[in-house]
Amino acid sequence: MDELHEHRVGRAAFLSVLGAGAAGILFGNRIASVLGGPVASVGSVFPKAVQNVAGDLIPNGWRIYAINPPWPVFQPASYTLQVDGLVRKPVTLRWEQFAALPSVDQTTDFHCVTGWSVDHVHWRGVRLQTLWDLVEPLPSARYANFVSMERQYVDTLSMKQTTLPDVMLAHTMDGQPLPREHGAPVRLIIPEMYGYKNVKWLKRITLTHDLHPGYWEQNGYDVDAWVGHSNGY
Ligand SMILES: Nc1nc2c(c(=O)[nH]1)N[C@H]1C(S)=C(S)[C@@H](COP(=O)(O)O)O[C@H]1N2
Ligand SMILES: [Mo]
Repeated sequence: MDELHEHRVGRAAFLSVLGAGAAGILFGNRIASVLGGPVASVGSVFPKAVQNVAGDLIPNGWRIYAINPPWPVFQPASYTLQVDGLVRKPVTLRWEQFAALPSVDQTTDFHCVTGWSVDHVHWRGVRLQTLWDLVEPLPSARYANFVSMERQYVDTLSMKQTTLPDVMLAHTMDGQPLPREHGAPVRLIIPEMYGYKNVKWLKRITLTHDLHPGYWEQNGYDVDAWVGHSNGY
């Protein structure tokens, strides 16, 4: 089965396939990435997948994803956001320093590659350009790597993508501090791309010359996850 079709198989269909015991034949060695695609958690993939289908819808349309539960805990006194790599002036910002940076507001839609969306999410946060003005990226910097407090979760944007109009580091969601399940204290928001680019529980941004594909991209998803144009719905 080719990649496009694989991603278009709905989860209900997929689970019935599992029931029929044919999943291994249909999905081969990509079974883990389908089950664990930006859909499910790692670990015991079968129970988690069922749990995700049945269990973690929350009222306003979001599904809460984490690859390595339990969710990280934000501790304001010890939290830092580190910005380093190919920059002239690396910084490590304490929470109150980050929170004091100029913030902007936007209302944008959020799309997961697996087919769900939440429209009109109100975010408040810091534009990446504000950080770049602080750290002064070197001309050799071509990618920004966004590292989560959640172990192994990382994603990447080209430097050019980091300053697209609606890209931000969001610390406020619908008027409230970003909730723990949505990535407290700060997550990347890039509405132009699918959800898996929107790294939660952000702790570090490292600028590099070479591309280091993100967590789901190492499992077959597109690096350029443009909504409507990449390997989602
Ligand atoms: N650290 C971390 N960030 C993550 C994920 C994750 O599992 N861990 N999942 C991604 C995916 S696939 C989606 S669709 C969104 C879901 O955001 P939500 O959990 O706030 O609904 O978070 C993205 N960011
Ligand atoms: Mo996703």
